[in-house]
Amino acid sequence: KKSFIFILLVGILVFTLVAGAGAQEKKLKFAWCPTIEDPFYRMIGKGIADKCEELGIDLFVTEYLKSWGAEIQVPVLEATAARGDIDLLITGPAAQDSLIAPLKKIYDSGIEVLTVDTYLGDGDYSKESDYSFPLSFIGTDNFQGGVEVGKRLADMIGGKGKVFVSTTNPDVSSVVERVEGFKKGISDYPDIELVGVEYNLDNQEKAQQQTAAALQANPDIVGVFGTNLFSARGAYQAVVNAGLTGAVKIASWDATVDLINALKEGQVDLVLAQNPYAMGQLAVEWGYKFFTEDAEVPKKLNPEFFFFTKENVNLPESQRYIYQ
Ligand code: T6T
Repeated sequence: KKSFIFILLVGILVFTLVAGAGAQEKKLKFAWCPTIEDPFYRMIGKGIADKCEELGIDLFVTEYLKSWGAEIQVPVLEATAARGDIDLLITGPAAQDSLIAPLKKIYDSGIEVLTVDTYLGDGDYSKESDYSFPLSFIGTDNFQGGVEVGKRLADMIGGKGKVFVSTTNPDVSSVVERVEGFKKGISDYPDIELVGVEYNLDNQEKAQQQTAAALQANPDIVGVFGTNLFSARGAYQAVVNAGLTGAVKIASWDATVDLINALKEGQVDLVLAQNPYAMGQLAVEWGYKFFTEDAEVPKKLNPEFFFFTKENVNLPESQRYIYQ
């Protein structure tokens, strides 16, 4: 009887040790749910994938969305959560408000959420609210970037004249902040008039048509701000087609190879480069620290942005800011 109890105790001990080791060895699994495909989002994905590999984290990646909007993003997020094996879900909310409830539900089911590039609500997760649950917001300080774009464009047009903004959506935090920042930036110049802000829903053709129409309605426009890649492409193409290259200054956002080439050719006058690779890397790094070291994650991290101008675009030290 004694030996039976002894064997039972040894058995329990071995089971506990094996189960414990198994639990410790369980790899973390992160999910990356990008929005639409573009070089910026590809760079975030690259930063995420590289860091996951470095830290030995499993990664599940969903397909790019066809367009911005809760109706398209929510089912993808829900399906990802339903897998049952995700510890941290990293995504860029496709709308400030309508993604709050669906992401909160996912969080309440036991999955941590971290937002990159775009945020929920007003992006301040440090105060108590129904959208303060994400671990962090990691993305550009878009308002500050917008302010600086506004000032630089104002200087390029000699502090006076009409300007136009081509942007994507009225409910996506990144571009909303850029427009607001831009307005603030030009507000120091009483002789500058903002003649319009048009929403192209991240469609380059639409951005081009809207800019062309604005140029027709206001032939004396002297500056255009394209708040993201597709807006900027459409905007500068419209200016090129109208034969106004040089006469209308173009401030653009996102340092893709084509926009950098357009800057070199004088079709674009300013390019703001974000740091998407760093966003991806930081998201994984902080997620990892949260799970393995119980670290307190900063509620907001703003990787720096950089301005390409025709003066620095060919310098060797500028090249690393181009999205690859
Ligand atoms: O400008 C980026 C991103 O920051 C924004 O939220 C949406 O557009 C881009 O992905 C560029 O196309």
